[in-house]
Amino acid sequence: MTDADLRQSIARREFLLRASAGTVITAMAGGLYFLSGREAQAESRTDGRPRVPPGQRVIEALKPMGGEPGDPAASAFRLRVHGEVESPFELTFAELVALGAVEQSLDVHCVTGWTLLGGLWKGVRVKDLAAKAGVKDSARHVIFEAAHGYTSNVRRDEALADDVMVTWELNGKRLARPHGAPVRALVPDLYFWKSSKWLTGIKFVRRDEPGFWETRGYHNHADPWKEERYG
Ligand SMILES: Nc1nc2c(c(=O)[nH]1)N[C@H]1C(S)=C(S)[C@@H](COP(=O)(O)O)O[C@H]1N2
Ligand SMILES: [Mo]
Repeated sequence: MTDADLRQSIARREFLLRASAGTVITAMAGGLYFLSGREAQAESRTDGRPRVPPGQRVIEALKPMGGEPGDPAASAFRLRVHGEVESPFELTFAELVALGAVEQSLDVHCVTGWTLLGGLWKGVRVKDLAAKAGVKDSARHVIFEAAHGYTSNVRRDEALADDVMVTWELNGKRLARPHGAPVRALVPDLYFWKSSKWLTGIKFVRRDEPGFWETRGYHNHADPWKEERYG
């Protein structure tokens, strides 16, 4: 093995270790760059906001934050898309996957202060489900419904953003039960409690319906860049 070969093999091993630890990898012309939490702190998003919102620290892997789990079996999964829509429908897991999955690298921010950068999330965009259902103009809010009555509320315009999805895979692996298996919502630009785990329905409504945490002292909107933590 030449010196160059050795260096390459060490670099590759380092790459795999850091990739599996969830370090942010940014591809730029000429190579791959790793960002430490501190470097990510200084980075800006394309919308000009800092990559890491104020008061957040970067961690390496998703933390299980609890909640009452639903049935993790894909065979038991049903997703109801309903409310202020022309054509409500219900999907099995296979039908959801058959709609065509997208993979997006996204950051999530928990109100308890941790941020996970650059997870590769696979799923279907909420805006595509909305289009399939024919959402009426009268719908102003979206309610993400989950097992055992957990809900979260998101404004229509924010719920229909490109990066809002229903997801079943993170970094090439199916979601584990504590993280919402088989399918959870993902609303990356609002605090993570808006991302209902063990998702059962997406309901479009005229009037807002504050959800589980929003009726327990947390902020109704939950913008991490404005630190909308408590109501
Ligand atoms: N169904 C359901 N979804 C939920 C919750 C819950 O209790 N039940 N907790 C929320 C909160 S407070 C957070 S911070 C995130 C945590 O997701 P994680 O456990 O995958 O990190 O899920 C959100 N989704
Ligand atoms: Mo949370």
